[in-house]
This record gives sequence, C-alpha cells and structure tokens, in this order.
Amino acid sequence: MADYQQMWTDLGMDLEKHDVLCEVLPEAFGGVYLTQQDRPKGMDFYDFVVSEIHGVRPAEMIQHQKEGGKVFGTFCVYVPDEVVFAAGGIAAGLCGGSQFWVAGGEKVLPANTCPLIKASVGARLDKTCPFFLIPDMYVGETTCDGKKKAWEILAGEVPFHIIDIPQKKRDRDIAAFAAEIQDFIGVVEKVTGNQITAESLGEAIKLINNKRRALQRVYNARKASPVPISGKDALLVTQINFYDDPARAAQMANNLADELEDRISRQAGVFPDNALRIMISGTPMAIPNWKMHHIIESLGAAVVVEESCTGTRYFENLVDESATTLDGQIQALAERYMKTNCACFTPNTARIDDIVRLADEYKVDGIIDTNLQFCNLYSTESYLIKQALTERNLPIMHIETDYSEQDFEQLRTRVEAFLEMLRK
Ligand code: BJ8
Repeated sequence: MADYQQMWTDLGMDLEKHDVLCEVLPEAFGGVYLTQQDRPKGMDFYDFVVSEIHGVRPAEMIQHQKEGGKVFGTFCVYVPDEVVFAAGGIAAGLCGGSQFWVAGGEKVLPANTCPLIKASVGARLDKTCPFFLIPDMYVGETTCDGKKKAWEILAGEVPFHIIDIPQKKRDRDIAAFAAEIQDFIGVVEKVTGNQITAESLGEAIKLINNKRRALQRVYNARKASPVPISGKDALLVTQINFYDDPARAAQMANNLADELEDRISRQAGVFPDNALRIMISGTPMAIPNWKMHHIIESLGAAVVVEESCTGTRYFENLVDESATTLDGQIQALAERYMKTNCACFTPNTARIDDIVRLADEYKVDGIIDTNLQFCNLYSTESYLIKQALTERNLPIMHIETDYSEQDFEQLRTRVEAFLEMLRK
C-alpha cells in the first residue's frame, strides 16, 4: 500500500488503533477472498481497492475538497445521491461493517443496538476510519429508531442533515418524500455553494442510473448456471459501489459484466453445475462484513442473489430520465426511491413479492433470511416472510447474527444442516 500516514495524521486519526485494523484486514480478506479459485479478472480492480481501502478513495475525496468540492457521508439507500452529484459534490455510503468499530459505538450506545449502528458510530468516535472523518456533512434518515437516535449523537461531531422517510407508500407519502428531496436540494446547494439546475440534476440522474444498469448486468449474469461469479465477489462489487466514483464504478462493473457474459457463453462457472443456489435476504452487509457469504460458499453452495440494500434493493429500480424540469425530476426521484422495500415500511408485502420473484428469476434452491442482531424491523418481518415462502414451498431458514466471529461455528452447523435438507 502507498504511504498515507501524512493524510491520516492530517485527518486527526488515531494512528495506533488504526494500525491494528490495517494489520487484521488484509489477513481477513486473504482468507475469505484470495483463496477462491478461478475468479474473474475483473475482480482485480476491487481487490486493489480493498488493498488500499483507507488510502486511494479517501485521497481522491480530500483532493476534491482541496479543489473546493464538498463530500457528503450517507447511511442509507434512501438518500438520493443524485442531488449531491448534481451540485458537484461527492456522496459516499459510510455504514460500518466491522466488529473492530463496535466497541467504540458501545461506549455511547446501548449494547442492544444493531452492530451496523454501533460500528458506524464507533468508526467516527474512535477516529479509525478516514471515510468517517472526511465528510463536510453526514446525511441520515428516519428509518429505524436506533439510527434516528444515533444521528443525534453523531450530529455533535459533524453537521448532520436528516431526511424524513415516510412509513407508508400512499400517494401523499410519495409527495412528502418529494418535499424532503426539495429540502435536501436546498441544504446541498447551501453546503456546496452550487445551484442545482434541471440540467445538472438530469445529468446526475443518468450518472447514477448508469451505475445501477451496470450492477444489473453483473446480477443478471448470476442467473446463469453454472454461476460465473461467486456471491462473495458480487457482494464486494456492490459494497465498493457505495463509495467509489459512480462513473468509474459503472465502467468497472460493465467490464466485469462483459467478462461474466463471456464466461456464460463458454459455460464456465465458479461452482459446479449442480451446486445449490442460495438467496440471502435481509439487512445490508456493509464492507467488510462477508461472514454469511463465506460460511455458505465454503460449504459448497453458491450465493446467487442478495435481496438487501447491499444487493438488489441498491440498484433494481431506475429513475425515469424523461423529466426536463426540476419538479418533474424530483417527482421521478421520489417515485423511484419509494419503490425500495425496507422493513421500516408498513405494510411491506412488496418485499415478500420481491423475494418470491427473485427466487424464481435466480432459480434458487433455498433462502437464508438474515438480519443483524437487535434489528427488530427485519427480525419481526422474518415471521411473515417465512410464512409466505413456506406457503409457496420455498425452503427458508432465518438467521440472526452480528459482526463477531463468536457464532461462526454454530452458524456453520446450522447452514450445513439446511443445505443437507435441500440436497435431499
Ligand atoms: S433502506 S435496510 S440501508 S434502513 S439493520 S440500522 S434497519 S437496526 S440498515 Fe437499512 Fe436503509 Fe432500510 Fe436499507 Fe436499523 Fe436494522 Fe440496523 Fe438497519
């Protein structure tokens, strides 16, 4: 890795603590990723990004700030990145996915808070992640109670804008979300000093849609049998797309998709033809959370799709590009974002429809519905999901886990039993 010590010092990072993270991550990545056979060449880019994870992209963001640009750190797929890029800013998804940061979060949060929230707060307070120290503003949302309250703590550290997310999906809720986008435009214009026009927002909508289209191509390739890319690799692509430059992210995902389509035409796969095909549904898996994929794939089954915000929910729906006025574009954005089916909505039956549809499209043999520990929204919803899938004879198991390795063997045993059942 290049030398980023000066950059980290300037950011006020706790270098001693950060060194500990820098020591463990390459080993974890090597064990989970580099041991895989016959990975697509297109993964080299993503491996490089991980090898320089706290260097290369943070350096670009700081350069952007030196040139007068602003950086916005975001925490949810309901935050419309288009608005930030339309004002010449950079938006980067920040959610913490490492157990390393959990203890820092527990200093200020109840222990029974989900690890994603604890890690996100800990990464900032412990000053061990450059991505959390760079932004000029954080942008959060009112999805779950844990996040809402955590934002109040983080607001003591960084200017914080909170987008109010409706809890139902009636026309008036979509109108309310459009008003939130309108407010967000005002905030972003003030922070960046740049006015958002119909032209700049139209370009930003295309920019982010292109990234979504590229990810759709990668995911479409996963519908093939034998599957041309592992679930672990596909997950890494999505995780990195949360904070990479969107134009480059689209280009790299398109390059990878070209290669995957070529593999499909040659019937080349990374798992045998008869490997079990698994869908993971549930809460997002922020980088470097690769735990469930690693368990499943090391047992010989392929994860072929994720119904999650680090999966299909991130890119499935495009924003209508035909509007030419700001009002029309804001409405198009509101309609697109409100199609995302997070468990914070009630009722949320469209999420069940999504899982059933994806099970068919990706020809899955079984679904592993997974939620992070203490996420009441997704763990409660798992009851209805199990009921609906069982009615349709779709095999499903539910798992609740955190970022630690403590339950690794126990989970492995449970997943192994589920896979055995599917093989019978
Ligand atoms: S749209 S899934 S990214 S809120 S896992 S922090 S819900 S207690 S992450 Fe999410 Fe947006 Fe929904 Fe997606 Fe709370 Fe649950 Fe933790 Fe969660």
